[in-house]
Amino acid sequence: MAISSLIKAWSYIQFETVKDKLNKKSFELSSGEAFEKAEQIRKDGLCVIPDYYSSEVCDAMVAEIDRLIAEEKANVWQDDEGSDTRLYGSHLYSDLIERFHTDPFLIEIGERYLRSELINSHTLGAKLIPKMNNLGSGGGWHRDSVFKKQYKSILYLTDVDEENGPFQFVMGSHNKSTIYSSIKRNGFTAHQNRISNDSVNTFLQSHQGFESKICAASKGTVILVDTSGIHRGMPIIKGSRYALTNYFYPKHHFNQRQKEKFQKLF
Ligand SMILES: O=C(O)CCC(=O)C(=O)O
Ligand SMILES: [Fe+2]
Repeated sequence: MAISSLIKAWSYIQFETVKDKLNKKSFELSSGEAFEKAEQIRKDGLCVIPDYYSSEVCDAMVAEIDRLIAEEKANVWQDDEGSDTRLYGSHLYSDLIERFHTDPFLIEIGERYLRSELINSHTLGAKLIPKMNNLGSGGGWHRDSVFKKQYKSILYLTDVDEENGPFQFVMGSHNKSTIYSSIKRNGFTAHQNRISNDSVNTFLQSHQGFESKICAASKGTVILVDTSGIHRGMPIIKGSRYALTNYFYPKHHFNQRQKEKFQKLF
């Protein structure tokens, strides 16, 4: 069983690696701030930039999310518990949010990390509030994709402490070696993208040196992350959490079908 999962995982990873190499974007300079941030994501899977946006801009963005939810012009999605309210196409309805959507520095970091031209498919505007049994943003521990690398940027628009549903990431779990080791040591399947709390604990116990980081941070902080690593938004217990998330895709992964799938949500 494990052997066939390992072979399956290996062949998918090889396939994606070849595809990425064929579409590789190169950069003239291997230095500078964007380069350093990209290298940090390569090492840890995560890079946190505090004070990236001012408190005033964040407050104005929160007001934009509230306005869009109230206006009902943009499509509003809500989870079953009523804890997670999402505007998948928020960048289309707000000039201010559009600024985050097109932020050149965040795009450059991502392009350097993935060594590929990127498309920002959309900017999710999201409001989280505590409700009984909420699983947090993203619905519990998961990898967004198992075989393809990913890049997202999350901007906190409100202060987020441990009780406000912070982003949580297993450092280093974006590394493809953890796909093989979790199949061998933890009985994961090749495609496994949803991971129970128990399985994350077992993963951490059997992977020495790996730990999960809770990204408690003040508003204006940007979290740059490879979401092919193991992550979740923690369940929210108190207050509210407003955030924006840019969904980037390498151009060669972003096909018409995917584009249409998202557009239905705007
Ligand atoms: O909003 C968060 O804290 C994480 C949600 C998530 O799983 C994601 O954006 O991939
Ligand atoms: Fe996710």
